[in-house]
Amino acid sequence: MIRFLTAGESHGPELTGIIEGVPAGFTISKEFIDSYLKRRQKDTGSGGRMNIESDEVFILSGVVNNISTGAPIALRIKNKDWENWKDKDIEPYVVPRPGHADLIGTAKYDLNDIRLVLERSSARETAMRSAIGAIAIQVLETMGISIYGYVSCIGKVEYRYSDDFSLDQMRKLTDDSPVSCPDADKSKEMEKEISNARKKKDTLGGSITTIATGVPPTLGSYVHWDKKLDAKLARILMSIQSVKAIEVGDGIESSKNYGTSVQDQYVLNEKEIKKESNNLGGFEGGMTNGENIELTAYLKPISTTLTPIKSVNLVEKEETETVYERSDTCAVPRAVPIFESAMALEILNAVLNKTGGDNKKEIIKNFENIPSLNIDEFDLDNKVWKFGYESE
Ligand code: EPS
Repeated sequence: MIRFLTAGESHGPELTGIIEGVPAGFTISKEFIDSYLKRRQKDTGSGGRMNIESDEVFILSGVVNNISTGAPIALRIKNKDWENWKDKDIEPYVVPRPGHADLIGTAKYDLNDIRLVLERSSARETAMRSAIGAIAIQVLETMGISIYGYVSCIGKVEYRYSDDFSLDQMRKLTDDSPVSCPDADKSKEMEKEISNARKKKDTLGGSITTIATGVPPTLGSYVHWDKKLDAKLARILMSIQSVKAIEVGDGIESSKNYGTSVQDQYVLNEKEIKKESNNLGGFEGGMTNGENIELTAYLKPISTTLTPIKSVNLVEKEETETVYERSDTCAVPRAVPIFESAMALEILNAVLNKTGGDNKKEIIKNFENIPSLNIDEFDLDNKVWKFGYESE
């Protein structure tokens, strides 16, 4: 069972993280984690902070000579911006931004300045979550499970990957795109959407689609609500700042169509039971079905807007308008690795739940024994039977 915690304020000295439950014997590279942090620093749509930070992880425990030891892994990422904040007189922050955690957080913790809320609710925290998830990604890669994310919508410009090129090519195109969309034309249109929003002194949201390949069938379970893996994935993705909706496969479109066109019909590929399509995003009954997992997270526009919107002054006790502080126009382009990381953590949890094991040898052996959907593996009685409950 993987558990992880993050700590740290957006403009404090550092972000701190601990991940516990990573089995022993897996190669964990700092360079790989740093490459994830770099992907998260794309500056299209960002408000200037990305020019200050150049995130790098320091691994303080649990990985020795690049190999996990089974002990908790402690991580640190320094905030370079701390240098600009540590001796600064902090101006009072008394007007909460609608849509942000400001108002409710101040009420909940009875704080004496709104800044204390925004420092922790800030998406700066996702740098550490990306680093932690990049560890899970490395473990999953050893088992042949890979995760690919891309921007599928910014503002009104939409794009959905449909085997136009290989997923590896898609990753490269995504990384090369200023907005993390693998399609060159859509990419340009999305850039335009962001620059229009900036000109209008406004902000924009969008969506990120994440695909996991190589996931064996039978992870998760239908027997109880809290064992459904699609539900667990929705929860972890929903916990990322700004997310307002999660879609599994083509869930939204499917809800509008007839059942015969939505279900992914079974066909035999030699002995293997395959699906003709993947509208259900790799899940049936809350369990993986051997197809690619596909999830889309929808992000609302950032709450800090250059154009003032209606709010209240918590000191003057009267209606007013928001005051602008440096922020991003659109955070979607740089958010892809955050979603890949979150997905990886939950999938790794499901894999370890299935395989058990404390070290790589045990886990790989058990992983190889996970049933495939070979038709010869099914062993049905094919005879009439009765329900027999002893209590009756
Ligand atoms: C954020 C506001 C901006 C973002 C920040 C998240 O920071 P600042 O207030 O320092 O300009 O750049 O994101 C990051 C620093 C990051 O690393 O992603 C917010 O309010 O959520």
